[in-house]
Amino acid sequence: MRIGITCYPTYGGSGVVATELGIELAALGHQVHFISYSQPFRLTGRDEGIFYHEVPVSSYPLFEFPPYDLALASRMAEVAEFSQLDLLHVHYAIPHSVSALLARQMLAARGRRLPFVTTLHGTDITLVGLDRSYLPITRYAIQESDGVTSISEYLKRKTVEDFGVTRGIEVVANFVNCDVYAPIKDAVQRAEARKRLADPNEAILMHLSNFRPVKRVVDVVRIFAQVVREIPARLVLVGDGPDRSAAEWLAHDLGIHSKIHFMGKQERVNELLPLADILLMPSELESFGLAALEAMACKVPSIATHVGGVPELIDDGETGLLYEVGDVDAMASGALGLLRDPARLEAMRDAGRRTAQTRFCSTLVVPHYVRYYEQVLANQGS
Ligand code: GMT
Repeated sequence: MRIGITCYPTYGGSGVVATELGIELAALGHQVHFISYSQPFRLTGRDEGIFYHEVPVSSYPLFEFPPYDLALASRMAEVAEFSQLDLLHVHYAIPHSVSALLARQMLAARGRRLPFVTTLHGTDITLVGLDRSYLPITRYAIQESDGVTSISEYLKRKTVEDFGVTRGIEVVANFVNCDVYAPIKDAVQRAEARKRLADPNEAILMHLSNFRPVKRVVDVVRIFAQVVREIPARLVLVGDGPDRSAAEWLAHDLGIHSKIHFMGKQERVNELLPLADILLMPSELESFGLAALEAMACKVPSIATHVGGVPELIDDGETGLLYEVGDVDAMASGALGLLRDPARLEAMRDAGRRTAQTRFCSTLVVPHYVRYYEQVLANQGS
């Protein structure tokens, strides 16, 4: 198949899923064309079968807001025509599904078909999408998509309840490449690699996000402050975003700044995650929680919140521990309990890896997307 993929190329779970999906599809022999305003950040190499088409967004004094959605629609239609795309797959409904809808109409007027699939990722429904200025157009574009997938049952439910969407929605969970995201098996090698982050006697707690308010990075620092008061530990913060400076100020105020690595954006998180003992994900909301899945695949359990689609991923007490949003004390004592009980931590590490391999591995989930594309294409004939 020749598949066009549009996503936000910046730091964020939806862009990660879209990029990893493109890479996996190309590895299966499909031709994948990324269409976006810059190269997706995880698309580093030039894999065979992968093409990147930049969307130029020109400014003009009259445009206080350059119309990216229109430039994107034009580029989608061009790429579809020149590269003979079979379908478009857009990640994050706003504005990508609206642009795809326009591209489909433009091509239809010229007698060409361009079906499109919209994948809902979370904040496109739960936060941004509920804004009255975006809601009607987003609902329309979702409803008119040729196929719609959501990354969890929770998000599907929210889309039906909050948007009144009546069309079918296929749940296709987030996935992880279990060969790329894997533990370091050799204990000596792992201990050696951990030395770049912590002293040998220190536990490593990690957090990975885009530091948006919904991630509650300040809670991460507060949890860590309680942990490091009790046992030798380091906190590794991977990512960057609006709440980074609040987290840094707090770390200074609490006198624990020297125990925290602010690593900023990192391209190869698969090399960092296996070094951690615990991932902290105290989010206000997660429709899935991709970072926790990537950590699980690396044998790292999460201390997380019981929100959105997280319970569909983490089995509380088995593959991680779940708490109420904002319950910093409970999360800190949960982390301490695990770190002080190596046998329990080890059992959770193993169970997480098993879950990643048996339920969320790319070898299982990517074929689900392919079957769904085939179904959408087959429906075009009817
Ligand atoms: O969480 C973010 O700020 C990024 C956001 C995105 O759309 O890029 O993530 C959403 O999509 C991820 C990939 O499908 C999910 O794993 C995240 O749970 C989801 N975030 C939220 O629902 C807040």
